Amino acid sequence: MKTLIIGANGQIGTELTRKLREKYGLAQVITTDIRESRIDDPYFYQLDATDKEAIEKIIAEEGIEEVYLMAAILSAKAEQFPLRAWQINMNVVFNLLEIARSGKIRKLFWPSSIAVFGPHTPKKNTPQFTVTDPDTVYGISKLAGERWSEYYYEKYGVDVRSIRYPGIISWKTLPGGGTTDYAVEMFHYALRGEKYVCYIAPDERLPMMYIDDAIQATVDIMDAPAESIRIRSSYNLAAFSLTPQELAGGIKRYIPGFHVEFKPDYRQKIAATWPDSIDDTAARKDWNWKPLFNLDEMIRQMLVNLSEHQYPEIELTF
Ligand code: AKB
Repeated sequence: MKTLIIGANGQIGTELTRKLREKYGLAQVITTDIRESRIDDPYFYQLDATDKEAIEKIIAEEGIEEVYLMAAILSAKAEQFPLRAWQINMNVVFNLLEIARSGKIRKLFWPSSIAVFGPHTPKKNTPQFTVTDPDTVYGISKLAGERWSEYYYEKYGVDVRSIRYPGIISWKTLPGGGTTDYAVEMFHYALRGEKYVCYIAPDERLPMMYIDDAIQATVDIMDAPAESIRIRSSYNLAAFSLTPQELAGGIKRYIPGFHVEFKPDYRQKIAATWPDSIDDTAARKDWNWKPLFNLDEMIRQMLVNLSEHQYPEIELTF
């Protein structure tokens, strides 16, 4: 079974590539990104994710059966280039849904986000089916993508699967252009011994997840039998929630000198419209989702991995 990952150099794409290659073998997982590959990857194609023809060519030539579409412009960056972000985020999903409709691939994964929720969504334990009134370009594009996914499933039987990712916290690859990026940045500043100026308010609570759980969920939803995937728009997914103040406090337990100053900017306004916590009962029931990492374990994992691999000069006691 051959798989294609579009947007393989990003925060989630990098780890997903590693995981799927462990599972299926190096040559079975073809990767693409608009940027050059950071590793020596003989199965990598540099291309723009909106280039439908190029993607179709790879699918045909490589005999691809499953596609993971990880390319998107995230929430904060999308606000700076609204039309471009809309075009990119929508075109890539549409192209792949169309490719799937024409029978060229068997299964499609694309990520949605907690950004589909908005100011009138219940904030605590946000239900799977509830008010979705996003007021960001990114959120609107993800919500539209969800509606189209369900449409393609219902009308054409396209096997499309999706997760509403919360903020993802990872150590290997930095996120880029998201509202939740601060949670990753904080670790790097703390380890470099620098003060961090946080653009989100100290008490703004957001749902987050450690990268290993996000990757496991992505693989699990794709492995699940088609009949158990009852939601074809996108599944709520939760692990833990945190505020910048709580995260800074958790890091300070290991790096006592770490200092955070708060200067909320336009990204705080985005965060304020997103849930505090998520009800992911449907994912747990339908395809046995269960996170392994809570807040404390995530902090430990981040510091252990970053200090070992990226800041070897730092000695921390765990
Ligand atoms: C972002 O902050 O834009 C993303 C997301 C929650 O989808 N991390």
